[in-house]
Amino acid sequence: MAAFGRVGVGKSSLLNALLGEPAFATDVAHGCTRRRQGIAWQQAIAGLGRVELVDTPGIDEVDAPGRARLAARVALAADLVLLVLDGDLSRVEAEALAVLLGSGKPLLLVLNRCDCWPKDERAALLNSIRRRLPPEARSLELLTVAAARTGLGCWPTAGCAARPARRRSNPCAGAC
Ligand SMILES: Nc1nc2c(ncn2[C@@H]2O[C@H](COP(=O)(O)OP(=O)(O)O)[C@@H](O)[C@H]2O)c(=O)[nH]1
Ligand SMILES: [Mg+2]
Repeated sequence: MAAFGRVGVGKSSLLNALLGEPAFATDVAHGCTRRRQGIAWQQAIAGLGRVELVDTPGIDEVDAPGRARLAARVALAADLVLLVLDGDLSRVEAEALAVLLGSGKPLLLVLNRCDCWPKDERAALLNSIRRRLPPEARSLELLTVAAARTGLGCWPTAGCAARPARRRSNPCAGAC
């Protein structure tokens, strides 16, 4: 299962949240994840043997041809791709999405940082993302999560209890 998306959207944080430990390096500064890295997920899933969580570099850190190659490679090697977003769908993300859709691999859209918006803004954002999706992607699941509530950018009106994520055993528990 591979996390894919722009740099800094929280791909590594999301995988750490699933693992329940900070196994993948995360950073506010860009470029922390330089190459593909996989870690076995000790999560029993009926019908599946070993599940590997795969982290990838940010798609906006390479040029357009490199991005398409990266998307194709990730999709080829994965059985499920999580396209992680942290805001409205950008052109770079839409392009990567097209390559992933073309691969035919199962795909989930994951809107991270849901601790950063009040409920009504989050709903507006989800609507906008859906509107921007190409027709063939409209049936994809769009999940909202807070992989690592750093507390920064968290509006008091959102009613979320922000605290450092690194100490939480399962910061991803319960999608927003
Ligand atoms: N507020 C908030 N910050 C987050 C969330 N997820 C990740 N971050 C922060 O965003 C920064 C980039 O995260 P990282 O996982 O390294 O992004 P990546 O480049 O996509 O792998 C880190 O400082 C994380 O702590 C979230 O859900 N909410
Ligand atoms: Mg990373």
